[in-house]
Amino acid sequence: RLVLTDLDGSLLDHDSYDFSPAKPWLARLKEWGVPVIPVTSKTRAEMLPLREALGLTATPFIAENGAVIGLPPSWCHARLDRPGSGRDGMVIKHTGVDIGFIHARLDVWRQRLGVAFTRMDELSLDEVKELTGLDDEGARLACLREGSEPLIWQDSDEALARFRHSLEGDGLRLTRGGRFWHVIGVATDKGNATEWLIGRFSALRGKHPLSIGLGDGPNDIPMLEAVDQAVVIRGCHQLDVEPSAQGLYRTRQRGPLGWAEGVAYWWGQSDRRLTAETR
Ligand code: 2M8
Ligand code: MG
Ligand code: MG
Repeated sequence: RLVLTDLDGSLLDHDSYDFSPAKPWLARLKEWGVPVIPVTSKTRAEMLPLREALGLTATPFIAENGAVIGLPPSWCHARLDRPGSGRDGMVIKHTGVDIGFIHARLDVWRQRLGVAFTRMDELSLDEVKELTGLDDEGARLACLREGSEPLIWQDSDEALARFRHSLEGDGLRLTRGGRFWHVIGVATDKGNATEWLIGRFSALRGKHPLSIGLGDGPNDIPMLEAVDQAVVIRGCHQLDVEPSAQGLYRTRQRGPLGWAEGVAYWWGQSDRRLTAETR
């Protein structure tokens, strides 16, 4: 079994980034050896302290909406991966488009279309803190982007449609997180990265895992559609998810309380099935 989870608004509270209501389940999953894999818009730099805090240093992570994948040694393949260069021994895969290209094309379209938006890297540290509620260090790490750029849209819906269309010609697209729009490569999303990791797990272990996915934002939809058991966490967006064969559970509670509710729901299901089978 694998658990793949969004962070902001899901495992972490949307405003306070607290995750204490999820702690008992995190401890249980660790004890059972079930990998919990963060799948987030956050940067690789943000993941380093967060994985420590969450106790998820031995599992992979998916950062920047799928543009960056981190693998611990136990998830690496002797022939396919070069040894990790990071100080935590993680092997890093960049699956998307380079941030320099994204910035250059955003400059071009802002000028040509005359549309108004602010990129995250154009905000001051104080503005990032104000908008996100992150502290100094958190805001600094959120700005260290490698393959996706968050932005605040300050123009009409009609201008947004033109902007979206222009980005497509560059092989770029827009996805929406809890607070920001994010610009990433067309082939990059949380679903593709999730499928890649599930494939890697199957290749290494010789069996296909049962996967649970949890998320609260529009950018989580491809991940929720890539897993066997989906949990839509109640949040600020109405999510239209095409559920997989096993289905979808919508939580009543928000953030980490909803997270625990969703994990308990699917675990309860499998406990009932196991009891039925052994009867
Ligand atoms: C941004 O990501 C969230 C994810 O849903 C958003 O769009 O609201 C990113 O900048 C991320 O790096 C940062 O940690 C987060 C803080 O809320 O905001
Ligand atoms: Mg979220
Ligand atoms: Mg997110």
